[in-house]
Amino acid sequence: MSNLLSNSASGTLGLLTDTEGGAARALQELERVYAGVVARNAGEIEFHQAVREVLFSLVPVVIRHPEILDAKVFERLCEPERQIIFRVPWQDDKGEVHINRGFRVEFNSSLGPYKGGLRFHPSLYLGIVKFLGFEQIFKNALTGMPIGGGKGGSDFNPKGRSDNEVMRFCQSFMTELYRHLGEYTDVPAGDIGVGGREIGYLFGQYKRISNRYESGVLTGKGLLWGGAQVRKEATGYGLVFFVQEMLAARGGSMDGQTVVVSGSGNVAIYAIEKAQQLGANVIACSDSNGYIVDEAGINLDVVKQIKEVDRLRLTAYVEHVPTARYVSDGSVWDVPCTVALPCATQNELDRSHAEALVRNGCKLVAEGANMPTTPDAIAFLQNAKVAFGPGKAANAGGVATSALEMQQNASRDSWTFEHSESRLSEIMTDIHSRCFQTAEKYGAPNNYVMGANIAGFEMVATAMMDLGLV
Ligand code: NDP
Ligand code: 2IT
Repeated sequence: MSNLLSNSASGTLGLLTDTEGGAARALQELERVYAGVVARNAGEIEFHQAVREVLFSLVPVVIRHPEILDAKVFERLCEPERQIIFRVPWQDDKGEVHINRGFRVEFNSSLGPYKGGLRFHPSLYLGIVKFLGFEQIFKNALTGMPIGGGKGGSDFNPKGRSDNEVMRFCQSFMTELYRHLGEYTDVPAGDIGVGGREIGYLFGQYKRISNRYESGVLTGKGLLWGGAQVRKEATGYGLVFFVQEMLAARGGSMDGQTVVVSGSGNVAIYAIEKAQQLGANVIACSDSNGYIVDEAGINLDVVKQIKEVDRLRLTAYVEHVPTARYVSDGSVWDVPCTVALPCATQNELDRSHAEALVRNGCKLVAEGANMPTTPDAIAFLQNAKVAFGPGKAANAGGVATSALEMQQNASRDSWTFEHSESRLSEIMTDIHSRCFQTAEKYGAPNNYVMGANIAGFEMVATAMMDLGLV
């Protein structure tokens, strides 16, 4: 079986420079695979979107390696190894019974145990879990760590729920999910609506019903009970480390950039923190109701207090900082900036937002969230020569630091903040080089989307071929 990594390392293939016939066949085959995915997964539009974006950036790989088609690597990749859907019954504080739906999609374990977050959000359904799980496969490969791809969650809405209600929900959720988990099997973490509080309740219930203090079964744990330094900060910090590399590749730096961030959750907060530490002026962030603009630079202590401690809406910011503006209609992408960091949710930055960003002088967009930029917005930004960092590379610092947490758990060790942060920084630099160099090698310089998709795919596909038809 040919090794995609060693073959492609020769780097002689330019984008579509092979015979016209090879390119046409590759495209035709990818169209066929994509049509099959749409037909088999009706209505799962986010999953279709994620698959389409990856598949059609792989044309140059298919031209060079037609054996991938014969081995049905794409069909295998697009079909999760296992999909678990379960009922989650729980009682609220008034005694009323609620029934939610739980999911875990174990997508691909060729590089390691399934790894990826849990999302609690009322919009969650199988199509979103599968898009997230599919993206996770390639993201996790790019980290260079031994982790496969998976994702899960529930349509439970934690907003407005008491700690006790969240605890009862988490306990019920884990009572079903625990049988599918294990440090060598499947290792969840947080995502939207799942942070340290939820991971605590989930870990407590796992420990209780398995009778095992199996630290490596979840990541994002508290520091007193098996958690790792820097995991909380990792996605946001990693995003900014990645942006720093993108800017450096163009002879620039974070210092003096005007930054707009969407969201005000875990990823957004720590992206703001690192951007500020590196000398940028972060002037806006948002939640699902509106956004704040603070030209003096966002006061992050206030945002942390509102979001992490009090669990309030961003409207509270202007009560603390009366010089700031709160805007409840319109889009945070209307705020002029040089660097835009979407850190909220999928498809939050569309073509009209991209046009506004370019009109206002934005030079770089990097995704802290998963798939926040619509395909036509990405195309518009790339045509306008805006540097674009796709999530599966730019936000990989979170899951990479989860893998560091697993490593510390396995060796019963714990590293300092400084050491952990420098490992994260090295990993983001490596991911950037991998994407940058792969894009160049395949004749698409500065195209981080192609670089990330091809580099991640080469690793996963090579492992899949090595492991045989499983
Ligand atoms: P949080 O729950 O901590 O924060 C989510 C933020 O996004 C909140 O400000 C929320 O606003 C906003 N948001 C969520 N859904 C919507 C929506 N439909 N419309 C508008 N705003 C919305 O989640 P995270 O910060 O952990 O996750 C943010 C993104 O980053 C997600 O795409 C996630 O998949 C991705 N990601 C997370 C990683 C992690 O380690 N946590 C790692 C890599 C990627 P509100 O409170 O009003 O809902
Ligand atoms: O999208 C993501 O990479 C995450 N939510 C983090 C996954 C993890 O296992 O740390």
